[in-house]
Formats: sequence, structure tokens, C-alpha cells
Amino acid sequence: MSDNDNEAPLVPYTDILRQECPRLRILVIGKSGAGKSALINAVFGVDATPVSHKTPGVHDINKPLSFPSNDRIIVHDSKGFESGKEDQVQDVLDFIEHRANMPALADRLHAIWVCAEIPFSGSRLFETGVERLLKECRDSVPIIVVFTKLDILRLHVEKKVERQLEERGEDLDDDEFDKVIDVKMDEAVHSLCVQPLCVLTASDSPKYPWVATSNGREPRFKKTIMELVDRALELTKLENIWIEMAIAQRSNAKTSIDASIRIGRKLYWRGLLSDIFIGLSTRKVLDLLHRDIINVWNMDDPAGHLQKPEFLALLSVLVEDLSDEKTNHYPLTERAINAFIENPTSIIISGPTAVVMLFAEWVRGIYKKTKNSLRCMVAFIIDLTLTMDTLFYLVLSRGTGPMTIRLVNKALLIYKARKAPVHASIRAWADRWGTFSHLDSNMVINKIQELLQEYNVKPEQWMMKDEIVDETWIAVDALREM
Ligand SMILES: Nc1nc2c(ncn2[C@@H]2O[C@H](COP(=O)(O)OP(=O)(O)OP(=O)(O)O)[C@@H](O)[C@H]2O)c(=O)[nH]1
Ligand SMILES: [Mg+2]
Repeated sequence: MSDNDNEAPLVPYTDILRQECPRLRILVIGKSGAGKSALINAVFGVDATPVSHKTPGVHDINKPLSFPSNDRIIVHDSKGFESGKEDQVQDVLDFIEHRANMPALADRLHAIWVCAEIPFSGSRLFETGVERLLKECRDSVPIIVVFTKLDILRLHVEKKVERQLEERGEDLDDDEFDKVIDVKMDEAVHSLCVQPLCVLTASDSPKYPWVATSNGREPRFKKTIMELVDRALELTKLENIWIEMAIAQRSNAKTSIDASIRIGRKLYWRGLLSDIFIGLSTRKVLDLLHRDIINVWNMDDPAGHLQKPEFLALLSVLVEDLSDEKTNHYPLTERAINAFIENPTSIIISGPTAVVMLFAEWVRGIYKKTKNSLRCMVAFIIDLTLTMDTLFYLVLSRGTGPMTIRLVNKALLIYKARKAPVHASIRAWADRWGTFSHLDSNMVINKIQELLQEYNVKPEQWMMKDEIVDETWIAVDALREM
């Protein structure tokens, strides 16, 4: 560690943004049982279920809900409108206008999601009150109409098609069957939901953007939640609210990657080629990049595993094969180092000092603007992001619940098995640089973006195997190229 570590710390960009707008504020509207809470759960990775499943949720629009497991979101939940209660609709319209015009970004309402269960059994799509609201609402806050419980509709459609096939004595293979169902689903959503929405607002195309969703666990339904996030972000014009929404959501990994790149472009990823890091220790620069990326992914991590130096140290080892300084000058054996970690009090060197021993050689000393260090930093950003991407799908396929070291280890090992072509590409790219002065920061960030888009986890890789991994941090050598 250097003397410069006593300097005023650089602040993560995400912390600066957070001061302006700590939480995304959203209003959900729809009758009891429409699936509002289930939708909030699916998008924001929280548990918004009412205490009793049997009693409908009790809602007061002026008493927003917050969630201990995701403090980036605040939800105003409006009860449905019973017929004849016109003043309730006016209350909501007034609430929206009031919140839309508040001076502080943090107090404003950032999005409205109107939820309606797909009326597959001939029921009404919207209550009268919601119809009035959709007709009268001005566009002061972006509105999305969400048609819920798409999985139930799919079940109905599948049963019907199966019956028809049986009657005709026909048989389809799984792919053909799925294709037929997809077409029928589009038709059904159009006639049951989209058309009535057009009629309501007397327009040829829907006046409001809409998405049909389901909270089902299958990838095809998870995609509907991702689509809702995409639509909601498209409607969000203010950059800082866009970023806040991207951080608050926990259902769309692509969005988290895009948000990291946007934030990186603003300051610190650029900084790798400018002089803002001059004089700082490499470790400090890593800390900063690390904190911004971890903040963007906003995972449920009450124990702070993802913030720990152990995680950072393991990542530094993932990057190590791209460094010119591979020799390990540690005075201690791997075994001794692990003994420190597992039982710090037993040895004179303890806690964070022991962890420092685990950091790869390239992290020691002062940050220098050299080809070698830039290559390592680029790889660090990519390796951390793709490890988080992997972790995201591990968490997603298990449902909500706090982060465990076991999951982080697993993500590191899965990514390690995939990293060879990523590192080969970084090395080839760096080898093509002429002198350092030919590089500009956009070229660097564009390369990071290109690699992240090429190597992020694709939908067909979603369901990852669950293997047993220790509850303690894995050994550094598990990540080292031997
Ligand atoms: N099959 C299926 N069931 C769903 C879906 N979304 C919600 N549900 C179920 O529908 C019921 C009502 O869902 P909630 O999310 O509690 O509805 P709500 O709109 O919050 O209702 P209130 O809190 O009473 O206003 C629950 O039993 C959910 O499990 C979905 O996408 N598919
Ligand atoms: Mg509810």
C-alpha cells in the first residue's frame, strides 16, 4: 500500500447518482388479484406478498411500500376501483399530477404500471375506474399497461390446440407445436387485450405501450418480465432515472450490463487513459471500478460478500494470465494464506492483511498507465461483469434469497471455464495497439462493450447445474492458470 492511500478517496459514480435519487418510485394500479405484487416481486426481486395469501392486499396510495431486500425501489400500490366510487379515481389522478411535478427527482413518480389480468374466461379487461384513468391521464408520467398471467392463457391455448389435433388425428413435434402455440398466443393477446385497449382510447394502435407478462419460472416467461423492463426504460427520458431504474430492477441482466457501460463512460472507465488515477494504488482504482459495478447489479447481499476484498482478490487472480507480472512473490504458501482467512485470530497477521496476500501480483503498487496495466484493468472490468452476469442467472434460477459465498464461488468457477476466448480476444486486441497514444478512451470502452455483448450469458445457457461448492471462499489456485 502506498502513501497516496491517505488522499481524499475518489467516490464511486453510482454513489453520486444515489444522492440525487436514492430510489425508483413507481405506482402500480389494478384490481385485487390482478397480479401487482407478483409483478413487483418478479421485476425487482423482492417479496411483496401480502401477509396472508387469502386476504387481498390492503393499499393506501399515500403509504408507499419499501422492501428491506431491495432498497432501490419504492412502490405506491393503488387498490382497484370498485364501481360507483368515482372519487377514488380522482384521488389517483390528483396523486399522479402532484407527484409528477415535485421539485426533487427523488420525490417524483417515475413510472406507472396499470395491471390487468388477461380475461381468458370472458371477464372484463379493465374496471370502469381504470378505464376512466386511462382515458383521462395526461402523459406527465410514463404509463405501461401490463397484461398479467400469460402462463394461464398459454395453458388454455395449449389445451385447446391439443384437443383440435386429437380430433383431427394429427401429431406435431415439440418445436412445431410451440410455433403453433406462439401464433395462437399472439392472436389471443391481440383480441383479448390489445383491441379492447384501442377501443377504449379510440385509437387504431394502443395509446399506451403494453406488455403481456407472467411470473412463471420458465425462460419464456422470464423473458416477458425482461421485456417489461426494456419497455419501461425506453419510456424513461431522464438519464439519471434511467440508471436508477436499471439499478433497481433485478430481472434483466442485459440492462445491468448496459447501465455499467453507461456509468463507465461517464468517468472512471475513461479515467483508465486519463490522468485521474495517477498516484493512486492499483488496488484503489480496482476498488472504485469494483464498487460501481457491484452497485449497478444491486444484488440482495446483506452480508456484503460481493464487497469483500476476498472477492476482489479472487477476481485479480482471474485476470492474472493477462499480466506480464505473473511471478508470485508471496512469502507464504497457499495453504498458509488460506489458514489466515479461515482462522485469522490464530496468526499474528490477521484479517485484511491476510487477504492482501491473495491479490495477484499486478495489483501491487501504484497505478501506471502502461499497456500491461490497461490490459489488466480492461480484463478486470470484463471478468467482474461476466462473473456478475453468471451470478445473476444462478440467483434467478433459484428464486429470491440472499447472496451466499457458495453462489459467488460457483459463478467464479463457471466463468473461469468460459474465460479463455475472452482473454484471447483482449490479448489480441492489445497486441494490435501501436503506441499508447493511439488509443482513445472510446476505443477502450467500445471494446469492453463489444466483448460483454459477445460473451454475456445467453438465454439457452440459463439453467445452470447446481453443484456442491464449499461455503468458504474457494482457493486462489482454483482460478489460477496452471
Ligand atoms: N399463474 C399465475 N398466477 C399469478 C401470476 N401473477 C399473480 N398470480 C397469482 O394471482 C394471485 C394474486 O396475485 P397478487 O400479486 O397478490 O395480486 P395483487 O394485484 O397484488 O392483489 P392485491 O394485493 O389484493 O391488490 C396470487 O395467487 C398470485 O400467485 C402469474 O403471472 N401467473
Ligand atoms: Mg398485492
